[in-house]
Amino acid sequence: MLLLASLLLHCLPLAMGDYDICKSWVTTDEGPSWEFYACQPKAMSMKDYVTVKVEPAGITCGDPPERFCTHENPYLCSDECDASNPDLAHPPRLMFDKEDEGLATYWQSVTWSRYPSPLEANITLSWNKSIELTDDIVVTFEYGRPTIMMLEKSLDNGRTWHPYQYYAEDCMEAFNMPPRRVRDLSSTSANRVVCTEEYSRWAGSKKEKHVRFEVRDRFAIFAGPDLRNLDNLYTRLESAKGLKEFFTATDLRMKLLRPALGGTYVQRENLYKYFYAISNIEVTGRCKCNLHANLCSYKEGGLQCECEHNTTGQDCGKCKKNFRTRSWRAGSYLPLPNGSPNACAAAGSAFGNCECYGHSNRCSYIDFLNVVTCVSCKHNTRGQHCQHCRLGYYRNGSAELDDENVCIECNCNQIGSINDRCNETGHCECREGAAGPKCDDCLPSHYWRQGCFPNVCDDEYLLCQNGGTCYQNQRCLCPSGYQGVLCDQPLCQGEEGQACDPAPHAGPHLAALLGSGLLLWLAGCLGY
Ligand SMILES: *[C@@H]1O[C@H](CO)[C@@H](O)[C@H](O)[C@H]1NC(C)=O
Ligand SMILES: *[C@@H]1O[C@H](CO)[C@@H](O)[C@H](O)[C@H]1NC(C)=O
Ligand SMILES: *[C@@H]1O[C@H](CO)[C@@H](O)[C@H](O)[C@H]1NC(C)=O
Ligand SMILES: *[C@@H]1O[C@H](CO)[C@@H](O)[C@H](O)[C@H]1NC(C)=O
Ligand SMILES: *[C@@H]1O[C@H](CO)[C@@H](O)[C@H](O)[C@H]1NC(C)=O
Ligand SMILES: [Ca+2]
Repeated sequence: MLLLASLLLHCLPLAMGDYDICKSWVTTDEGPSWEFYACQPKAMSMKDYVTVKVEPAGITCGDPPERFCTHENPYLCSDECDASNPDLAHPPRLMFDKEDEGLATYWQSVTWSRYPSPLEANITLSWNKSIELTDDIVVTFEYGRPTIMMLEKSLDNGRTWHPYQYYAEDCMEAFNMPPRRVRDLSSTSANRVVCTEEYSRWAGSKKEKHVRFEVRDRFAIFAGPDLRNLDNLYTRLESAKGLKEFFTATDLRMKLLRPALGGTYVQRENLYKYFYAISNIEVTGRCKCNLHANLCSYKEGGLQCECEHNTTGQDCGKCKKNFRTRSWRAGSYLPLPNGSPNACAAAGSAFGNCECYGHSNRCSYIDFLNVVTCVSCKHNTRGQHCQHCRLGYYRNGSAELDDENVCIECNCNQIGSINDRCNETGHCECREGAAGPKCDDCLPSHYWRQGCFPNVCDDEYLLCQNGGTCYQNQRCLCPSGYQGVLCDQPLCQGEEGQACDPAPHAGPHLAALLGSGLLLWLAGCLGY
């Protein structure tokens, strides 16, 4: 196990110092006890814990070995990339290694030999953990920065992606967006996704190597240019909708869409000088622990908050078992300077022993009954302690009483059941003829048609006569010349009271006419 807290501290440009302890042992008038505070892990270099994926397959240079040139010296193409030679290989991990002074190690793509089809690459960084950015993302390009690229982020381990920032020499041409500089944003637009032209123009590949995602400039909107007024930043992070989340991600993806062109057009006769080369991706941030932990450690291949305040989970995102008297809440930076821990509470530790199993935050005293009872039980619970399920719900046998999933909807079929309630195993009460736990089936003696009706015919007891066939237990399809519910009557024609025609002849096919109205009429005709 690697304790990350010990790694950091030194030389971090933005050491937000507050909120670094979760609790302290204090002595008050009532004796010594713990006091709890909102707390968060220190910021650190997140590149040490990242997994990287480079796409498409075959985009990394060196297989087969390839020569390349530079924009500075396009006709001296003596450099070689060879994946099988450790000295000449440029695998993705070189974007995250520790470099010796002055010696850049870098990932490199193949050259643009397939021009004019685009030279594109995706570089995906995954942490399998929510992290909060605390400083700029800085990507270092050797041999020139891309003329078009974009940055995306995911908040759900790569299931969904959102644009984070667009970069182009010409934002209008590349993305049909007006160019903006992040430092020109205002307090209401600090979390806007912009297209910037600041990091894409040609300035000589040695001079301008960095592409930034500006976290500091955005913080500076609230904390001032030297980030001195962090109190204001923390206040805004708590109060401005979506602001905290804007700096949160589980994954980042760079889409490299067009390489550096050396400040001119693509020269088709020398495509060996067009490629991507990244020597470093610096991501500074902290584990997101919802202000319930000040340590984050690397365990079983992933980052994990060491949760305090009786919370648990990768991000301290829920209350520990038996600490769900109140529902879980994130800690808060407010009030300054120590914030609110919003700790989870043990059963019986709050509200004068009125246990609500975490389904309610409030209790109330009912005078005439002389009881304290939970108010507004959530999660479909009810009762003095929110210990029962609401009508129409039943107890989930495999869930603890303080589980959010403790009550499951009965889901009784509205037509087949008598009401929407069910017993402890989720079985509904069925109307006559209906069956199944949810009453959405019929007994074998019944057929379903907006409810269960007794079979008119079947293959055993209610056989269709005279060669008729039973249609879905609902009616007999009679051969011409026969009628009746079970085709047991010769066809009757003419006015009521007249004799039945013994000789079948051409007429409308009976099966087609067999609506229940006709059946009733026929029954009347036959004196039923
Ligand atoms: C990069 O990822 C996107 C999905 O967001 C995909 O559509 C695209 O084809 C990928 N590009 C390359 C070059 O793999
Ligand atoms: C991601 O982290 C979770 C929780 O720590 C772990 O269970 C899971 O195996 C990890 N997934 C991967 C792909 O590493
Ligand atoms: C968490 O629970 C322990 C008992 O297991 C208790 O000593 C501690 O004070 C609780 N912490 C908080 C913040 O409530
Ligand atoms: C019952 O509770 C368990 C444990 O919380 C949960 O995993 C499961 O999904 C619940 N079942 C249903 C049907 O909601
Ligand atoms: C619930 O109802 C079903 C169907 O009527 C029955 O089989 C089951 O025993 C009942 N369960 C309980 C706990 O009453
Ligand atoms: Ca490197």
